[in-house]
Amino acid sequence: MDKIQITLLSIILGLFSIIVVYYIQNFELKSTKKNTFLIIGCNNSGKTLLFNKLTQKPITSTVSSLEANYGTIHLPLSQASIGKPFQLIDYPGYLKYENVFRSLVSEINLKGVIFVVDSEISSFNKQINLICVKLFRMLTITESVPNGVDYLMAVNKTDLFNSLPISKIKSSLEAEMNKVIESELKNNEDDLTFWLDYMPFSFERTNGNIEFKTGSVLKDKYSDWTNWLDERVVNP
Ligand SMILES: Nc1nc2c(ncn2[C@@H]2O[C@H](COP(=O)(O)OP(=O)(O)OP(=O)(O)O)[C@@H](O)[C@H]2O)c(=O)[nH]1
Ligand SMILES: [Mg+2]
Repeated sequence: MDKIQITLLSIILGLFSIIVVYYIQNFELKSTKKNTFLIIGCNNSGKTLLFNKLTQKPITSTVSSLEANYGTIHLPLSQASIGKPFQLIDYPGYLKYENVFRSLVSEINLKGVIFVVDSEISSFNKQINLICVKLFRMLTITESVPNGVDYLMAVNKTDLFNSLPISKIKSSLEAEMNKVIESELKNNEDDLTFWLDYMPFSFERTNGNIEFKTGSVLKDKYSDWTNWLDERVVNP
């Protein structure tokens, strides 16, 4: 073999090993990403209680979560014994979530988001801006996926006498989303201009499907939410 042949052979072998390493890495990444449903929302909305009930963890009096809880559910829940395993993550409400969140979402195969909202009037009025900021940041990530990701807006604590009706919650959130989008577009340096296509904001405009359903985790009345989970698996 002359020098040219040796050089050519080394280049071909080099390229071949790069391709092999690339495929192995990609295969590993794909195969280790777990199919996941994420529970998010503001402080004290009922996320951990819902997580504990869905994963059949013992129900103790909950304290404000300091870190995410990871568990497994078998879907469809209506036939859990023959269901497939899905990861369920309960993400704490108060954490500085942005960067952590983006990297968390990149490590999982996100099948849907359950956004728990406290419908008690004073909590809702206090949290409305934060709910929309969280929603904006989360949608900025998930709307970039083809067809988006589906959301369940789980309107919780409807057992309380001063719980707001779902129509009021939805319309108030839509109005607040418009304000949040405008202010985020002004203040943020990232390219968020795609949000202009969503204005005026309505929950029907997103690529992912966003559904509002009421429930009460405390009173075990959240079958609309478990049906929503089952539908994601039966008609993905
Ligand atoms: N009345 C009523 N209270 C509820 C309901 N669901 C949850 N709670 C109560 O709300 C409080 C907060 O519940 P958690 O599940 O800890 O709330 P969280 O969303 O995990 O809160 P963070 O971890 O701080 O983000 C607890 O005292 C629950 O018992 C409900 O449907 N009705
Ligand atoms: Mg919690």
